Amino acid sequence: ATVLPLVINTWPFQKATEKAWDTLQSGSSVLDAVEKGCALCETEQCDGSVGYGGSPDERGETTLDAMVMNGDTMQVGAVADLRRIKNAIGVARAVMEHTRHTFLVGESASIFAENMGFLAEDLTTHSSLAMHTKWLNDSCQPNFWEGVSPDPSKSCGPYKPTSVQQRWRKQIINIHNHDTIGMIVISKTGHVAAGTSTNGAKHKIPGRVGDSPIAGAGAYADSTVGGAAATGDGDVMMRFLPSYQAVEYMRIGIDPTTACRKVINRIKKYYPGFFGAVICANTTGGYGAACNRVSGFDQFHFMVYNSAVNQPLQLAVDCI
Ligand code: SD4
Repeated sequence: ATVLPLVINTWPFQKATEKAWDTLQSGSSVLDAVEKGCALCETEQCDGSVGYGGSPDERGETTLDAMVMNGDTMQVGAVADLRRIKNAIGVARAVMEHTRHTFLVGESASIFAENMGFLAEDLTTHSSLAMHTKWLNDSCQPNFWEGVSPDPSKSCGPYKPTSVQQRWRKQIINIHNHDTIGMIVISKTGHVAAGTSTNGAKHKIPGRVGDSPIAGAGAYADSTVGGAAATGDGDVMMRFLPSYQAVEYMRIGIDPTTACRKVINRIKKYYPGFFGAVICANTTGGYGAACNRVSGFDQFHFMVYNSAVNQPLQLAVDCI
């Protein structure tokens, strides 16, 4: 059904969908809906891959990436490598609303957040600490992916040119450690907003930023067309600006499902084994999703809520 308003988000994060829908129904804006929906995943630590206490980096610290985009004004607010602050998408929103900038990173982003009144807290939990300790004890082995076996004799860094560790890093991302929330909300009047929030890739090199906080990569919104969001191996996906591309395909009249599939196919051409999925929706309320089929990942689950179904719907798409 093509009905507005519409909330659509990556993965079966149903509570986030409901939160966004309720926010919209209470009369708040699509930006509020995206922010509150994604923020719910930040407090609930959806799948361990959004919010605090997940995906510790090589030093054991959890850092967060998030963005929000207003499809009416084309304003964006984003943060990456954010430390000590749980509500990353809230800080992204503050960058958008209270500065003339688009993207703040690292320690400086955290200081900005503290100045804006966000609570500074330790993002480490028993579980993220345990993950990090286990990783160190396993000689920093990444999760196996595409059959590359790590060399246990290698240390965990610092990195040197052409080190084996660099090859390993390519293998770090797989479906078990990668589940960003990406969300698109479209109002009855066709106002589009999109956003993302994630704790990125497990055991990343400190400073690594994924696709999620990058406009056009992690998410994109344009109220003259629609919106899109991506999830998966951000190191690969950000090279293709998949969310921007999906919106541009829809702009030239391609339906949402085909748009998402074309985006996946383009990445696949260069990285046949990449892990990733894209969702998109247009301003008539049509929506779609696509994912790349790799071993262990043949279906992608996502959430939709619109006035036709009047309840959160978990949908699945077969990967291509
Ligand atoms: C990243 N794309 O940092 C994010 C993580 C993700 O599903 O999407 N997980 O690469």
